[in-house]
Amino acid sequence: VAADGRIQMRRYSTAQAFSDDAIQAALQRPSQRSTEKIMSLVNPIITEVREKGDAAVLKYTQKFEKATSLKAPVLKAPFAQSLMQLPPETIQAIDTSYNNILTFHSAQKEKAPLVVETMPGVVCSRFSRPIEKVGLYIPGGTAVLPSTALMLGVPAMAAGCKNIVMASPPRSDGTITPEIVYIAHKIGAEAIVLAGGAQAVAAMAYGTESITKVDKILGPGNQFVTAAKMIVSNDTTASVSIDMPAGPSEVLVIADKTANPAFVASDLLSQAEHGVDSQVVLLAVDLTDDQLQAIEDELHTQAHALPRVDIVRGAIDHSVSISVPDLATAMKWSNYYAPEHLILQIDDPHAVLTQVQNAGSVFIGQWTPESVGDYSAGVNHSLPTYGYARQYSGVNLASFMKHITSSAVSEEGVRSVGSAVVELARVEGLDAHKRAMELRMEALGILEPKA
Ligand code: HSO
Ligand code: ZN
Repeated sequence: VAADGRIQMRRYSTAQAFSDDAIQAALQRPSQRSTEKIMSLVNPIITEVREKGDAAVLKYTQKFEKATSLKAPVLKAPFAQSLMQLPPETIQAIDTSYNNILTFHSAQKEKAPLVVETMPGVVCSRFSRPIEKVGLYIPGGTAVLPSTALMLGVPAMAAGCKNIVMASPPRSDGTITPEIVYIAHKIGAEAIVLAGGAQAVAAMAYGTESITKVDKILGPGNQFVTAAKMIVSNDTTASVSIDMPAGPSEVLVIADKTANPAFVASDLLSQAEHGVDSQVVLLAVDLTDDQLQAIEDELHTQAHALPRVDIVRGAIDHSVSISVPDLATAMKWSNYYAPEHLILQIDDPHAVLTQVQNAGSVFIGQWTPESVGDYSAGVNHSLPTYGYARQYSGVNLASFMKHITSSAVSEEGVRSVGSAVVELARVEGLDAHKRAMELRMEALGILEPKA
């Protein structure tokens, strides 16, 4: 933020004296609070919930959410209609988004098992099964996000998970926002854990008197939630996995001369309003000074009209715009940054898709704001942040499934593959392995029986 209070990203340009090192430094993500400090706060909470169950969860909810009147740490299905009273337009918006998310995620189902005969008589197959019990974390914080309940709940339901537990911090009166209850009802959740933070994660990881222990925990959250997910997923006694590491939200917009400055600015601000730790990046492709100025002016003006202008100010404070001479350079830096969201406001956005190597989700063309994917298009908004788009996928149907393989060897198969097994078992010095195949080969008359 400039000294005059102007809301403005730091400006860089590859055409000027900025070296690759300088651009890399500009694209550094804001550093996170030290994990050791966080871990030391989170560890005792996890231990207490593991040992004391419901009572500990309730205690922490009363303490952290100030929900002192709360009597039980969980709301069980069937949820009362009175807890999901909503205006018809909200119901309709949720239903539209629910349908689109369901359509897109159901289409990700594998139609049939994969079956491959690797050698004559040697048949390998792979088939998928839903993870039985899943825990979905819906963050509270500066904004309630019912859309996250949709993004996790709908794929869990589509995958066929048997037990779906949601967790979300209640309001200080102990209630949960009706949008979340309505969504929990629609996707068939068995319960909503009335807790946030590490206590919610621990409750789902270990189970309590009233909360089902789950096999996998998914969902974004603050650094306490993330730390708790890391800890429980490393604890073999919990036997629970997690979706991915989470960091602050981010967007990278690539804009060329054809981009509408107001649209570009609005997309940058959508992400900036999530939190002061959000980061937004603009890659300006061959723009004139006037064009870049037009985007910056829009950003400043639109930001001031937002109720969350102070959050935006914090995010823009560590955000950058980088001018690049051409699209190839833009793609190079975009892939380097590996954004959670990549927005293409350029002349021929479809043509550049083949060059996208690292990104969580791509928004193609000027009529596709990130918010359509955040809510309603059908794609998932639970995406890898903090550069993890290099190795992680966003949440999808497969996040709620696992694969099982099978092999089936016939007599012909023993003839095809037997000797390879015998030889490798000999190399490894594992005689029982070797005998298991030799006995079959002997029975078929392929090998002389051992004396
Ligand atoms: N943009 C967020 C998701 C979200 N937006 C929820 C609005 N509500 C994920 O980075
Ligand atoms: Zn968003």
